[in-house]
Amino acid sequence: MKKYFTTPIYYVNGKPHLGHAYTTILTDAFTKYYKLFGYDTKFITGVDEHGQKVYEAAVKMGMTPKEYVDGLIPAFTQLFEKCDIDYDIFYRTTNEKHYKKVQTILQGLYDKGDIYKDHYEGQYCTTCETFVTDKDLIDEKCPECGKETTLLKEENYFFNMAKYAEEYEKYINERDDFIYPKFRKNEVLGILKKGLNPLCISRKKEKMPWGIPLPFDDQFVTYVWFDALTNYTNGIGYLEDEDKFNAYWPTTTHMMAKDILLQHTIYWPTMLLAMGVELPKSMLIHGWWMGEGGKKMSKSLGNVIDPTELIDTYGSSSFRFYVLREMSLGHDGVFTKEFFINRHNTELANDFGNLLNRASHMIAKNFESKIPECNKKTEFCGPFINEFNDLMKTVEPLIYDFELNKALDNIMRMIRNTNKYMEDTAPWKLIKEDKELCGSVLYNALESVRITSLLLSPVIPKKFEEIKDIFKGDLDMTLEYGKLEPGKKINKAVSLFPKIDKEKEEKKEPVKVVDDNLIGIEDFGKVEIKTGKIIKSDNVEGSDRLLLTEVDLGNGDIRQIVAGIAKFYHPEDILNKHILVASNLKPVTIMGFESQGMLLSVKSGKNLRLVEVDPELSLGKKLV
Ligand code: ME8
Repeated sequence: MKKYFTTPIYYVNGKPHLGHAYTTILTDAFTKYYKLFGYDTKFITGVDEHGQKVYEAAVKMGMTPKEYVDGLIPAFTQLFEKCDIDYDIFYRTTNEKHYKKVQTILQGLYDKGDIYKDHYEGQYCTTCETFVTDKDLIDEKCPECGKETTLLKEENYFFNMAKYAEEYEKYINERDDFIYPKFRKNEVLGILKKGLNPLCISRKKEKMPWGIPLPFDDQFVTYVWFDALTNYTNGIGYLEDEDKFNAYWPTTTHMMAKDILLQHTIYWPTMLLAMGVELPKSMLIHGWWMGEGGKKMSKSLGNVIDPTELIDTYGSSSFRFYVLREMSLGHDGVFTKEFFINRHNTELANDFGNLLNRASHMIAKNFESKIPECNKKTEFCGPFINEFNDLMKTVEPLIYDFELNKALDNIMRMIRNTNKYMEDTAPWKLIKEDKELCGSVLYNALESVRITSLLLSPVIPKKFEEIKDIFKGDLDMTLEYGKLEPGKKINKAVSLFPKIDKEKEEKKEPVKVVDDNLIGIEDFGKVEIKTGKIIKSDNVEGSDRLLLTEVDLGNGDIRQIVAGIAKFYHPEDILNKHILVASNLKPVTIMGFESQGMLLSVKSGKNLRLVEVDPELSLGKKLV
């Protein structure tokens, strides 16, 4: 039995945040559940490296796009490691095979007539990398991120999605297990009913060079979605390893948030039908983590939470438990530190921690740390064992139905019920009256520890490794009652989930929201900005965007600087200007020229101006 899970590939235009961590943790947890239930799984995540957003971010930093994306990759891989995420494939769209496969796919569709050239005029949002129709604009701005859109008029290539709409509609109508949560199915059918416009799949290379060139017209690059979505097939052997692809692809589940529902439930299936590839098995569309002010947490809104600090302080398992338990799949969730502490303290420290301690400590104290026999029964044992068997039967189908919340509800209820079973049977009293009966109760309680821990292991993998220590590393992984072996030695549980002192935490600085736009003075202090004079300025051959300048920073410090200002200045316009230079940036090579700093400028609407300073100021003076 095989299973293939995917996350979106994330834009590399800033550091990842809670939202990115969440989808990847969610997908990781599902992959781990499938593994637990005996599946051979593959899990792909990665990054979406092309596109206008990345290109603009790189230019802003004075870097080439590739240098820029390379520099940001560790932020993603390190965060995923911190979150105990075990992906099989970390996909980068700048990899060479991807490049070729995207071109092969495009050529195939072009040859079939599904891709054709036409005129396009419309509003384009660079933040969301999406064309926005006039009727969707809100106050002339993008409905998704609220930023201004720009009017794009160009000849472009289009994919004829409508050709496959009917076939796709039939596919959805015939299935109840394709789109999760199920209430999203009608939304998708509604989009199809309205009719599908041709999808613009290209951008003029001269305007946006950072993309994969169309194989049939190298004046164009393919626009993000055709490049990005095919990572899912390309990463699992498409056009490369047929056996692998055929084995895993039909089992695919795509996970994402609702912001990219349209791209996944409309663009992608019609693309796959055109490619002649089977549609994925299912898609899970979750809600958004909301930031302060009730708005979607997003890099462009600057209201994101950095999970790193929470994980460093409270551990990855508590963090994973919180995000997976708190977010009701399909709906939006609000992240607050108060809720986080409450969940940790009640369910992990009190309920689960208590159970681990009580059962293992009583066995250590009264049974020489050996698992007791289970030969006798109290009146509570029968119903307890039944309930327990029911739990094992219910969790697996709930996971297949993406009902993670219900599965976790059931597991946590079982943990509470085991604590209640201990209270009802009172083994601390039984030990004085009937040691054999006491041993039987403790056997059942410890078996509940084993099974509930196993069922929680996909959510709290790191703590699960520590729980295994109770069983001296030898924990039977079978989800069946009665697998503990009497006579085997165990260890006492150490405090696995220490309680968080809420009052102490509340006194700490609230650090949960990291405003992308705010930096400390210590960070600002790292940037050295100096006065300079432009003493040479030329065009850069092959680029209509760059000027090659030389800037005098005084004391013989002459810098070569490549500046993205050619659209706003002729070379001679800027000669002898007194300007400001970021002078301690690492040199980067742009179009073959080393750039040893950055000219400071201000963009206002469509215009850009260099920041000029009083020529009376000496050269090389630091901004203070
Ligand atoms: O859209 N709450 O990349 P992206 C929950 N590159 N999840 C969130 C979230 C939030 N506030 N913010 C982000 C792209 N996410 C494209 C995808 S796929 C072929 C190409 C998660 O960096 C969520 O999974 O904007 C969302 O769908 C994804 O990050 C968007 O990531």
